[in-house]
Amino acid sequence: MAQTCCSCRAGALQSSAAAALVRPDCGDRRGERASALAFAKAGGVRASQKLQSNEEQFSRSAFFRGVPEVKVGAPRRSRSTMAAGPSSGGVVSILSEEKGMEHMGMAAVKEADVAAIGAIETRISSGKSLTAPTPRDFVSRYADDEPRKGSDILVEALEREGVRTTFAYPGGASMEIHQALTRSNVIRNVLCRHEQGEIFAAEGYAKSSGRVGVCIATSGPGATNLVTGFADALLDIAHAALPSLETPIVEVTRSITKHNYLVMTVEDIPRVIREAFFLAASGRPGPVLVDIPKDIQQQMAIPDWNQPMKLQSYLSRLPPPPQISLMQQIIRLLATAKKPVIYSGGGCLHASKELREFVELTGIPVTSTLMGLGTFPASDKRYLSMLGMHGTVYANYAVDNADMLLAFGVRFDDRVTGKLESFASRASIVHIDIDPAEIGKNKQPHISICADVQLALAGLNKLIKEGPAERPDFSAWRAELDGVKLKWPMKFPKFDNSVIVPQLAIQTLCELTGGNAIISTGVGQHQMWAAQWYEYEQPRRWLTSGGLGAMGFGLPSALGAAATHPDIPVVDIDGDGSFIMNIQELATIHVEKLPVKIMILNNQHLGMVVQWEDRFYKANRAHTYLGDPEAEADIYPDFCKIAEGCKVPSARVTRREHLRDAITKMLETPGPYLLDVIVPHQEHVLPMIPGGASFKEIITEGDGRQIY
Ligand SMILES: Cc1ncc(C[n+]2csc(CCOP(=O)(O)OP(=O)(O)O)c2C)c(N)n1
Ligand SMILES: [Mg+2]
Repeated sequence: MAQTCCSCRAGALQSSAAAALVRPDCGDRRGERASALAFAKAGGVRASQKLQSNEEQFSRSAFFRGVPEVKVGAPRRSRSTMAAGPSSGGVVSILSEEKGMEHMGMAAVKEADVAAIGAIETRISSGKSLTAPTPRDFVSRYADDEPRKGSDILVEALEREGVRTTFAYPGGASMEIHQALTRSNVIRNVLCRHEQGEIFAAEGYAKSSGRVGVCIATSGPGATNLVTGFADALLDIAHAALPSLETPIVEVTRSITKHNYLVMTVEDIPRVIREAFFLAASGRPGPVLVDIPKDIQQQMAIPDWNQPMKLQSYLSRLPPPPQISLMQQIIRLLATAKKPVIYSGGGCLHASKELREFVELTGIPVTSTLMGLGTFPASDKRYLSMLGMHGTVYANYAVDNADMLLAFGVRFDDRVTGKLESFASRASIVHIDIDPAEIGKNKQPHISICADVQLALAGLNKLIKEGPAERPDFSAWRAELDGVKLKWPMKFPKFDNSVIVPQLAIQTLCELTGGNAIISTGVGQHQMWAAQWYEYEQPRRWLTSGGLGAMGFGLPSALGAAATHPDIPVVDIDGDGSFIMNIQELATIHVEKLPVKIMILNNQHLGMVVQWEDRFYKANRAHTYLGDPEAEADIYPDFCKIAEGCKVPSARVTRREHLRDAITKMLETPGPYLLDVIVPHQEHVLPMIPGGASFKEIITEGDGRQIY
């Protein structure tokens, strides 16, 4: 294979981003937008007319189907309400005329079909799970007819979306917003120490809570510092609505956001913010950027909170509920299967309950992607752990031998499939995903449903319960897999000396937290070990940069999670290389009193790159040592001293016999804490299927102490 680096995703962004974009027309609109932008800069009005109307981009698309105007506002009684999408926080109340729903594709689902899927129908028609964008008890600080600054309108728009935490770093172009934030009684701003930190924090907030995360930056370097976070959020489907400021960030981020706005009139702020939140959380969630120039922030206006959203074409393309006929086909296929496997991904994070019920009803074993960890409980005997490049032998064996693969909320990523032709080559494939671009992108399914996987699983469960009492029995298949588990268990070296192997540190942390902490990571070996050795019992407890593989993600995403989950322990399992990339956030966790625990697996190296050097480059070290070359016996840098400078308590542990006590102390110390765990750099993450290889090439033995 082309040796792209280790677990980071060189090359992945371009292809995946292109596939994930919702806008169908970004290519041919680019020139028009750029010239409009130039005109706007020169003070013209034509640009504002063009640029403010993002809806035009949608409506002109080939997909436009003439949906009547969709009103936003206080809920009315209507026969047609629609659940917006899979994430809990992103479900909003959108009311429309009956006819509108036909145009939105609902007509494709026969009345009878929907009626048969009781749970789905209830959710759609009762509106119970639909939330009005503005809480009923919302009280504005302003009289209805009182003019106020654009920045205050923005802050109130955020309040009306239910935002209680923002991650914002000020500058000349965003001071107005910060001033307005100080006038809010409900929003707390967490001042990260770097804009990359704030966007990762917003992601951690979003991934751990299912709500939209918000970060705000000033123009120029503030905005460009957000760029990696946009790319990360687009790939990993966290949703952050991100007001930023001033051009050219709209152009810079065009291909790495789900959508972006340049607000050209103050009156548009309420509508644009409503749309941004809706876009960020609906369908396949993704990051949305809103660029609000300073003069717009300063303009006075009386906001109209009842402006309708103008997302007709987007709405028309949101997938309808799953068709009962397709679900029946899946059940018929299941009846003939002998060796089915569920392959569950990040698209199932909101559907964990339905997935668990599906497994109860069918007895089908489950394997998870990196992003899907926690969608099915690790302690369940039917769980096969993670599959793919660093997945277990038994998970990869199961997929290799399966005669039916049920792919739920996944994208057949190359870290999962390896050699595509060999992946699940004996299986009939069922693919359920909300993003039509993912279906058939890498692997052609035999049956596919483009829908919210939660609705599809609820429908399947209902059909199974209503079907024959005698169901297919997969116990022989599960017994076969239990045998593979016994033969090829997950293992790590147990040295006689007092060395701490990194896997043991994670296993001990898991024991001491009962598998219930929120874990974040950087990128590298520690990330893979955290995926393998911490047992995730629940969804939204695992924060990692999977799609992009951005080092530096661990600490800021942990602090974002801690800001919204004060009652759950949050531990950043980090690498020494990754941690240093956003080390400045130590100051944030102290000042903001965020009780983040940092457990650094310090191997003094860029360990994952070292592993690849060992295996594929005859162990030639090429700039992968992070210690001080003139004092190799020392540990460098001294993270405890840096933590001390930030008033974060810390300790270093080097001997195995002290490990458990050191982790206990970390967990029991109130507030933030840093534990520097010194581990050898020769360990390799195993099993390993080399990139582009197939299951039969799986490596289960060896480390950096051997020559390859
Ligand atoms: C921002 C960024 N730069 C470079 C990489 C390439 N990369 C992937 S893993 C890795 C090593 C990470 O080292 P460390 O954080 O110490 O983790 P370890 O592998 O040692 O556990 C590197 C350099 C990346 N993923 N992200
Ligand atoms: Mg390291």
